Amino acid sequence: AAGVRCQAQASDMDAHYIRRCVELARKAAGHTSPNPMVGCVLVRDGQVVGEGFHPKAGQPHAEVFALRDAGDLAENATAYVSLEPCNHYGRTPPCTEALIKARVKEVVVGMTDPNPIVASKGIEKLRNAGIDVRVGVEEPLCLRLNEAYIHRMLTGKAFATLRTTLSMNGIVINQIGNGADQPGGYYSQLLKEYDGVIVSSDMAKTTSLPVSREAGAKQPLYIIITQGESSTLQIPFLDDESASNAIVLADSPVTVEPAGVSVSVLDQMNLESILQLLADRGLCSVLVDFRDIGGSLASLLNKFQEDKLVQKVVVELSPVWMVSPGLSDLAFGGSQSFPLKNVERKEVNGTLLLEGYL
Ligand code: AOF
Ligand code: ZN
Repeated sequence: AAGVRCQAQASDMDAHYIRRCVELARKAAGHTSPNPMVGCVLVRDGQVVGEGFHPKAGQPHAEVFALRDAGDLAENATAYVSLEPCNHYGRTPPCTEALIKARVKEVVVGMTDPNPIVASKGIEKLRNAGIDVRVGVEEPLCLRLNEAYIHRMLTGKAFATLRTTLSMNGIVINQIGNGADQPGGYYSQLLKEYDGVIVSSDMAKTTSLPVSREAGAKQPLYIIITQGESSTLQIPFLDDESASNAIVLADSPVTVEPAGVSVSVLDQMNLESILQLLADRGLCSVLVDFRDIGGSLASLLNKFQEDKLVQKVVVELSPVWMVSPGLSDLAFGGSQSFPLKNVERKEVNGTLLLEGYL
């Protein structure tokens, strides 16, 4: 019985330190793509002797930072890593070699690396070196942490999240909630974590492109979708500098201003080819910012469900009542919104409710 209890405690500690790895990994959220976020903790005699995370593609991996942090104390330590240590020469040398050289005693891995050039080879290498390896600790948490990276590795497409705002009468609207695009707001936070944001050309023509206000945020690549554009597509809110951070995807050749924006003409203008193109360009995740039913994104989204092209949905319920003379006016402009007062949000048995006064 004592042995059983002892084991239970060991796995509790495994889970505890892998959770810490995930916390560390998330410090680089929005900066590691196309690499995953990874955290590493070194523990010796029940004491944390080193911590590290992967800050950015091209820089050393999490294990290397933790080993540097621990110095000689890494010897005989347990290394906790949220993702299987790599065993290949990429932009950086293999972490397995660094762990073996530092003479760690055992390695606890959150999940195996879906990257085909790593997949289980890292674990094998460590075991062959006589290191005890436990795999699959807090695995759901680790999978969630790198859902976009994993999706791209397995499918060759970018992980897509559909975001939209609905009025209280169920109409897709072009308004972000109060404070949502300010520091700490949900929209500002989403933009920080995504490698790209897909917007319609109607939106790019008429409003400023979305910006994350989070401290240290890297802005997403703007992916502007246009179909049947006959005249010059003018994007007034892009200056020459930010133009390099935007691409236009069109169904036919189109002239764009400012001229620095790169244009790709797609043979087939559908979500599948767009997500493939983005993955090929190194993007793991993309936010599809759906704001106008009449706009160029609507047809793209027609079949997303059956083709399993969108992985996640974020819907904001805005406390306004929209009035519009007709469906065609629901695109940018044309409709009128009545904000509700004294709004209350409730969740009752899984149903989200908004109550407010007109
Ligand atoms: C780890 N620890 O912190 C990360 C890993 O080009 P490189 O050298 O940066 O290699 C990138 C690949 O390494 C990446 O696709 C993934 O398989 C793995 N990432 N592995 O052991 C880390 N970031
Ligand atoms: Zn590595």
